[in-house]
Amino acid sequence: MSADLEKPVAGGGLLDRRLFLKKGLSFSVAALTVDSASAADWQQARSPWMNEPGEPFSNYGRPSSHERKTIRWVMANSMAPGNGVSWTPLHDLEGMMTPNGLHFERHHNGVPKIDPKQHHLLIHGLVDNALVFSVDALLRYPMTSFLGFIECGGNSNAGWREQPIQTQAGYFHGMASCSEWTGVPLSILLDEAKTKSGAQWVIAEGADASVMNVSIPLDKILDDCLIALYQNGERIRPENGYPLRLIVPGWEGVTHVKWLRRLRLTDKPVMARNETAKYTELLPSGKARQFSFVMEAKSLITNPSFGHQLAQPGLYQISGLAWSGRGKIVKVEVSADGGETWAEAALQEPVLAKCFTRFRIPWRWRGGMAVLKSRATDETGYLQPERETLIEQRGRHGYFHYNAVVSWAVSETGEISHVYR
Ligand SMILES: Nc1nc2c(c(=O)[nH]1)N[C@H]1C(S)=C(S)[C@@H](COP(=O)(O)O)O[C@H]1N2
Ligand SMILES: [Mo]
Repeated sequence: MSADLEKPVAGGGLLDRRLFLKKGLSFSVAALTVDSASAADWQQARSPWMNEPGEPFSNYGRPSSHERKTIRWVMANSMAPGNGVSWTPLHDLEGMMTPNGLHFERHHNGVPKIDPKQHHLLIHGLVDNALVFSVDALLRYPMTSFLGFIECGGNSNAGWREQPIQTQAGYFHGMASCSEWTGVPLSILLDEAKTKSGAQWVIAEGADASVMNVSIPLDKILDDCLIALYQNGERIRPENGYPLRLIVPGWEGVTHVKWLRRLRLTDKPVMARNETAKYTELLPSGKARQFSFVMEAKSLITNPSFGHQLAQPGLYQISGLAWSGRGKIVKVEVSADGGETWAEAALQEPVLAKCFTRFRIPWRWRGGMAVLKSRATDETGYLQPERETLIEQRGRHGYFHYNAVVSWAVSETGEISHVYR
């Protein structure tokens, strides 16, 4: 059985996903081989940091100074520095969670400096009891956690360009991040406010200088939305909505209103800027698609990806992320021959609904040209489309909701570039 595992399962040298469970696997070039004499030398060698006491304790930890290149890439408007994006460096990360300091940011008018003692949440409109909550009051309500992604509807939109953009995976697809969000289910608060019959929409509004607002169907709010107060165990970072934000699992980023100050229940949507002029899609028919809330299944290989360099031919582990706003990822297939043949990748547990899922598959690179791709299937049976299929469905004037298969070309010398094929 173990010999079988080393036989390719698809073209271009893709191997069985269970190969890495096997013992005695040789990466041939990855480690140095040492004889017993030099092993003794290695054992005796004392690095300078073993000869003196280390640094003292710190109140709040930081990454190693050797990891200073792992940062968010900021893309902001020089005339209005509070409007723009910073991207999560997905190409430098592993696992499924995004560290708080690397969660992507999308602000329309900067990060407000909110004093939590002076911040309140108002719930009003079509309710029997209009309610105002202080942050301290909200902290006393029962909480639950949602582990999942937030993805901007504009993420990956460089994919609509005529020519493939040559940039790191995170600076192309990193308007998506994944955290554990903890807070109060909105169903509890709305139960207390008692919604009136006729209430069908909730208008959520933030306390930033853009006073951003969006309309969300009441059914979704009652189903699984949260007022989040914590992000990966600590209080939410200012840039991600401190002291509280709306979490709308699986729906586009703009619905997750940060610095939330108001929820108004109404019978119809408010037709805000971000649901009319923005976050809508012009279709080939000339009509625009509106309220396209759900983020459809997507995947991409993060390692290797653009900017990485394969050292030499040999065994590699291809690793990437897949997610779907409709539920769990059930399958990720990888191709090393530009989509001629596909092999199933291993999914790292836990596999959760509306959450980043890490996939991995072994690959033996023989040194020639290769095109690496991944495609995800979610639990509704939806298969991530090839770029041509997406363009057939949505036309060439798209800007939001780009989720096509991503292809990385490997050159004979091991450089990786972005291609459409
Ligand atoms: N109040 C407010 N909420 C907001 C925004 C904003 O500018 N103001 N940006 C929205 C957009 S477009 C996105 S994609 C997400 C980004 O969340 P993040 O910055 O925590 O990643 O927040 C949303 N919530
Ligand atoms: Mo967004």
